[in-house]
Amino acid sequence: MKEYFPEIGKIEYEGRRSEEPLSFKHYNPEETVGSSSMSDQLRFSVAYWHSFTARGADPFGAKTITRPWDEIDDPMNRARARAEAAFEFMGKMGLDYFCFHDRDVAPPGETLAETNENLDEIVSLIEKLMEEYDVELLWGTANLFEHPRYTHGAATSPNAEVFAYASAQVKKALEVTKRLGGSNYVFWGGREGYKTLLNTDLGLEQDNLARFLAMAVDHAKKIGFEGQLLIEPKPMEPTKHQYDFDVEHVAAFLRKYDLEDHFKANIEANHATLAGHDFHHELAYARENDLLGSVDANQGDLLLGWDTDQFPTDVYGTTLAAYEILKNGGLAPGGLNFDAKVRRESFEAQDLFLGHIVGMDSFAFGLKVAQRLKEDGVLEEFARERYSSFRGEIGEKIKDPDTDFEVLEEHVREKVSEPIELESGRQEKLKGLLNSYITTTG
Ligand code: XUL
Ligand code: CO
Repeated sequence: MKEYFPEIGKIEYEGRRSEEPLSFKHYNPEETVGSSSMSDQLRFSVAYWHSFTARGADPFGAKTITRPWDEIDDPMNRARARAEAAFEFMGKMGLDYFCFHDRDVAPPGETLAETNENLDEIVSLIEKLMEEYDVELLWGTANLFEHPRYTHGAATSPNAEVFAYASAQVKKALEVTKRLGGSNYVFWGGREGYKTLLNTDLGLEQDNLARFLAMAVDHAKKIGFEGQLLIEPKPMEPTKHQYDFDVEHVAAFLRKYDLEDHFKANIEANHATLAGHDFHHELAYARENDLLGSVDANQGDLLLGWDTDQFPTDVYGTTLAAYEILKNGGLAPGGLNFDAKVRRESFEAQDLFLGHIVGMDSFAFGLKVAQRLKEDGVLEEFARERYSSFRGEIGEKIKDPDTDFEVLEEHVREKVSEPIELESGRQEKLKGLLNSYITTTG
C-alpha cells in the first residue's frame, strides 16, 4: 500500500524532557493512571472531517492545504486514498478511535441511492482498514448542514420534503455506524435553529426536532444499534440561535419531549465557551444531570467570537476537564474526539501530527494532575466543609419534605442571631493549590 506520510514514523512516548517535537512527552498509552491505562481512560479519537477532508479554506480565503490524496481527480479514488491515509495516520499516532460524517468519507452521487452506494463502498474499505490498524469507530454522524437543501435547517426546515430527506440520510448514517461497530452516534444540529423569529414557527420547529429524534431512537432500536445516542450542544454558528444551545437547554428539551432516557450530551469545549460557559461548567452540569456522554476536545480563542476549533493546549482546561471525567467514572462508551483543526497557516503534513501530539499530551498531563487532585481529595474536602451546615440540624430539617417556610421562620426567630457567621470562599487559595498541583506533576 502507498505510504502517504513517508517522512513521519510511529510517534513514541519519550517523556517530558524529550526535545523531539514528534514524540509524546506525557501520553504513554500503557501507563496506569488511577484505575486503568491512559489509553483506556482517554479514548482519543481523530475527526475525519478536519484532518483528512477539510483543506484550510475560511470565509476570506481559499484552501491552503493540499494532501497527496487531494490531487486525485476521480472523487471515489480520492475517497479511497483518503481512507488509506487516514488509517496510516491513526496507526502512526497510536489513535484508537475515529469519528466521521457520512459525507466526509464518500462523495455524494446524483441520487440518494447513488450516494448510499458510494458510501457503502468506502465503508467496506474502512471496515478492512479498521481491522488492519486495530482502530474502532467512536461515533458516526450525518452532515445535515452543508448541502443547499439544508439552507433553512434539516429536521427544523419549514419544508417537509427536507425533513424527510434528512430522515433518510440519518437512517443510512445510523446503519453505517452500526455496521462499523460504532460506540456512539452524534446529532449536531448545525442548522437546527433560526436567524430571525420574524419568519420562524419556533414551536413547530421544536416539535419537529423532537419527532425526528424519536424516529432516530426507533430506527436505532429496529436495526439493533446498541451504541449511545448523543446530542452535541452549540449556541450559535451557523444559525443565530441554535436549539441545542448548551447542556441545560438540551436537558430541558429532552425532558419536555420525554426523550431523556435515550440521549446523552457530546460536549465540545469551544461550544461551551461560545455559550458563555467554561468547558468545566458544561462537563459538571452534564455529569450532575447524568448526561455526560462524550467530549469533542478542542479549544477556542476567547478574543475571537467564533468556533476556532484549535487543538487543546491549555493545561488548566484539560486538568479540570479530566477531573470531571474522573468524577464521572470515565467517559466510556464515549471518548475524547479531537474536533480540532490545524490553523490554515499550518499547512504541512507534520503540523497534523504536531497538533494531535500537543492535544494528546495536554490531556494526558491534565489526567495525571486530575488523578492526584482526586486521590488527595483536596477540593472535595474543601467543598464538603463549605456545605457542612447542610449536615447539621437546620440542614437536615431543610431536606425534610415536611419542613415549610413557617418552620424555617420559627427557626430563625428562635435560634438565629445576626449577623450570621459566614466563611471565606477562598477562591484565591484554591487557585494557588491548583497551580501547585499543576507545577509539581511530572
Ligand atoms: C461543529 C461541530 C461538528 C460536530 C459533528 O461545530 O462541532 O463538527 O462535532 O457534526
Ligand atoms: Co463537534
